[in-house]
Amino acid sequence: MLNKHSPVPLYLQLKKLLETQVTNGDLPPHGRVPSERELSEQYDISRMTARQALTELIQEGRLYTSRGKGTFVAEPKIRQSVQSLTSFTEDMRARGFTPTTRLVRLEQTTASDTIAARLRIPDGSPVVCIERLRLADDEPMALETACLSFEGVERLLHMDHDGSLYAVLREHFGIIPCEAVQEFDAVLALPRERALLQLNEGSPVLRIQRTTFDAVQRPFEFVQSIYRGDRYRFVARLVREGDV
Ligand code: 16G
Repeated sequence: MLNKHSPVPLYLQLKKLLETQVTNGDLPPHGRVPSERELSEQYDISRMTARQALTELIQEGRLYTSRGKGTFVAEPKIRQSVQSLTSFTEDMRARGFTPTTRLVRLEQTTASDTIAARLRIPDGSPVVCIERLRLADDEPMALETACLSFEGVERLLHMDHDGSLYAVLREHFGIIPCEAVQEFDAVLALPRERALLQLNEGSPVLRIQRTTFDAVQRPFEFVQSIYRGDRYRFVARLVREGDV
């Protein structure tokens, strides 16, 4: 119930209440949320108040609307630590999802100046680029384009890429990812990226660029990943260093 005498605005109380129902499973993922009218009747509040609570929850990605059908509960976001060097396959398995991969592009090409600089190789050196759609329980999560350079890299062109790339690198090339540098920025997904990730126009996505180094500090991959903003939240634990 909402408390009309509380200093906490009614829309915030309703928002909290709906959030609790989502968290404790009373409102399950993809379950229908009562409409503005239903909420206003149920809690004896104005439709404006109900709308404000719903709008904020939609903006925060907790709920989504489906035109003509109503408002529904979004899937919870995957909390991904950005402190340990893991692979997509490991991350998804650790969460109990079944990872799958759809190969979009596999080619040998020459390194552009950006890629060459990241991989510390001369411009125009041969690289193998692998673009893959990564899915969890059949739902597209990220689109990753990895450009790789190391001794014998062209052998990748004749291998399967429907599983873990890091497993292939370990088993066939003895390459162990030991360290990585990641950069994050928000971008607008391109139409083809939206189509592959099954996103609507204007959906937020996060771009992550990773340069990964092997055991002797040699960069062997530069990966650009487009992650669905509605399904991911990246988490870092920060420690204060020294006196400020
Ligand atoms: C992660 C990495 C990506 C790496 C891939 C290997 C980020 C942002 N990206 O998705 O750089 O190539 O794992 O995963 O974390 P795999 O071994 O399952 O193919």
